[in-house]
Amino acid sequence: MRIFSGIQPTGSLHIGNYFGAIRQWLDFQHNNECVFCVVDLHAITVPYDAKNLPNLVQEKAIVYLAAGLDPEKVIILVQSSIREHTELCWLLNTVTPLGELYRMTQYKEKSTKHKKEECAGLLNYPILMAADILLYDTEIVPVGEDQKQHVELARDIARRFNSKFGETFVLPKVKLPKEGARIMSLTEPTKKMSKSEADKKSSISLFDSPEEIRKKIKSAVTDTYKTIKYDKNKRPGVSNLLTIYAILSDRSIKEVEKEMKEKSYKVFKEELAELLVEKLEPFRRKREELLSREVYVREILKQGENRARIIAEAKIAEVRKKMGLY
Ligand code: AQP
Repeated sequence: MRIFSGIQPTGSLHIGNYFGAIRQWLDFQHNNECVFCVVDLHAITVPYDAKNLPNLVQEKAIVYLAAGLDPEKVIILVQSSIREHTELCWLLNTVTPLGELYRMTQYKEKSTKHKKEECAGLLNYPILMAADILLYDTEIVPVGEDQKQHVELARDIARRFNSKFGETFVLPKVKLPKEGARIMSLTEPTKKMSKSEADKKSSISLFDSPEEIRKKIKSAVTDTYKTIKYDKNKRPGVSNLLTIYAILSDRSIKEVEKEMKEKSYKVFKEELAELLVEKLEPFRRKREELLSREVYVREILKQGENRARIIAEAKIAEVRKKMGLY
C-alpha cells in the first residue's frame, strides 16, 4: 500500500507527535511504499521565523531518522522541494467548497489564536494537505486524531474530483493509533499537547533532558482525588499520564491502572518520569550523532526528493490532462 504522512517544522516534536504519527509510520515502513514529509509549506501559514525555518526542517528530518525510519525503505522529503504539491493545491482549490474549509476545527482554533495575522493560507491549509496526500495515490494516512477531519476532507475532495473529471485519485483512509491518538497537554489536560504552545511545561519534547522530563512530569496537572484511576472526562490529567505510561511500557491502560492503584501521585509520577527518561534516551543519543552528519541528512532529503518527483510529475500530468489544461 502507499502510505503518506507529514509533520510541520513548527517547534520541537513532542511525545504526542511520536505516539500519534511516527510510531505508526515505523510499523508501516516494512511492507509498504511510504512517503514521509516535512511539511514546511504548512508551517508558514502562521507567523514564523524565516531565518530559523531551514534549521527546523533539518531537525525534523533528523527526528525521522532518530526515531528509526529507514531511508532505504521510505521516501523522506521536504514538501516545498516538490512544486507539484502547490500546483495540485491550486487545482484542488477549484473543486473545494468554501463552507467545508470554514467548518474545520483546526482552522477555527488557529484563526482565533492568530486573529491579527490570519492569512488565506490558514483557511486553505486542508487543501494543501489534500494535495500532499492525493499526489502520491495514498491509500493510508497515519495521523493523530486532530488530523482525522482533514484526511476525511481530502477523501471528499478526491471523490468530488473523480466524479467531475473521471477516476483520477485513490480515496485515502485515515489510520489512528489504538492508544495515543490524542495526547493531552501536561498543564491543561483538556487541550491537546501542541508543539507551538508557548508554555514549554505543557509538553515533553523527544529531546528533553532527564532533568527537564522529571520537572515537567512533577508539575503535570492532575486532580485532588486520592487514588489513581482512568477517567478521561472527569480526570483528564491522570488519565493522560496513565495513557503515556501504558504506551511506553507496552501494556494496556487497565493493567497500568491496576498496578498504580495503591500508589501515591508522587510515586506514580516519579515512575513515569523514569520510564520516559529511559525510553527517550535513544532519541537523544541518535540525534547527537546525526547533528554532526549534516551532509548525510541533506543527501537523504535529496534522494527522497528525486524519488518523490517521479511519482508527483506523473500524477500532475494526469490531473492537468483531465482538467483540460493546455
Ligand atoms: N497531542 C497529540 N497527540 C497525538 N498526536 C498528535 N499529533 C499532533 N499532536 C498530537 C499528530 O502529530 C502529527 C504532526 O502534527 P503537525 O505537525 O501536522 O501539527 P499538529 O497536528 O497541529 O500538531 P501540533 O504538535 O499541535 O503542532 P502545532 O502546534 O504546530 O500545530 C499529526 O499526525 C498529528 O495528528
